[in-house]
Amino acid sequence: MNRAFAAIAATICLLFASGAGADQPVPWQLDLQQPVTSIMHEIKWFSHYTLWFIVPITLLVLALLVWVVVRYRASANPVPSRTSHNTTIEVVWTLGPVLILLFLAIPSFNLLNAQLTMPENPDVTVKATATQWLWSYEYEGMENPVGFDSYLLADKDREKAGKEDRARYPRLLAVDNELVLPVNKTVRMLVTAAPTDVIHAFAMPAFGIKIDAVPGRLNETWFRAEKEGLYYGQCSELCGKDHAFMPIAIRVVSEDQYKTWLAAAGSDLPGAYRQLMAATDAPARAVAVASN
Ligand SMILES: [Cu+2]
Repeated sequence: MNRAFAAIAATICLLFASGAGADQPVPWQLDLQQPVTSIMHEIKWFSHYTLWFIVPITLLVLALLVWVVVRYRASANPVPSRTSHNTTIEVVWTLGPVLILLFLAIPSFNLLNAQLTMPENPDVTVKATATQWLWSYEYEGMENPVGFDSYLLADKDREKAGKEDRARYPRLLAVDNELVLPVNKTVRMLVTAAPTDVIHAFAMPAFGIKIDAVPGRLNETWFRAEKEGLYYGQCSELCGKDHAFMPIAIRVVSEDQYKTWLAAAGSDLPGAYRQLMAATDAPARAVAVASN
């Protein structure tokens, strides 16, 4: 019995386990990705909290259905009751759902409020513009604005880009030019789509953000990543034939690395990335080799 219980518990843990890197989806993942912002921590908590309501309600309804089917089938209950009214039951099934909705609404509105309240003084402002089928990024508020396009990384370009490590640069998620941002800094994201384009959506699961990119409209959201890493998201609005091929990659680095990259990116973008990758990818590779 104990052994069976341990086996079931281990299976459940395995199914819900997220990758050690915690910055991209993993095969057979059931739960949400590891959160790296306060908002995503709250979203994950709220998701698990609602399960404490959903699962018991589903089990109760299932049990009631089974009970009715078995106990009141025609052969066991040839003369049906003609009851059409029961005050106690009616009060319970009205007040019960009201209370449950209240318990869901209060944390839900708090979370929504936290998401929609823009920080007063963001450290960095970036504009993301979606086009069929790429993302363009622009760092705002600089004398010489840094801007570039970010395309899906094709397999044939991996070698040239130095991105052959498929664990760090997964197929269909890796891009040529990642959005580079500093860790523990408040980032304001302005999101739109090109004027004659269609609606896209900017989504980064580990950050808990998902916002529509609408032509002619500027949406905004914010986040504060608390851990360095290479994070992956995707366009999350059906936008046409290559909707699945416009991933979003954000490289969260230390403030020094960010400043060095930004200073170089304006004049020599490939060089700035090479320098950044040498600083951030090499230690990860060394660790992987050491653990083998
Ligand atoms: Cu899209």
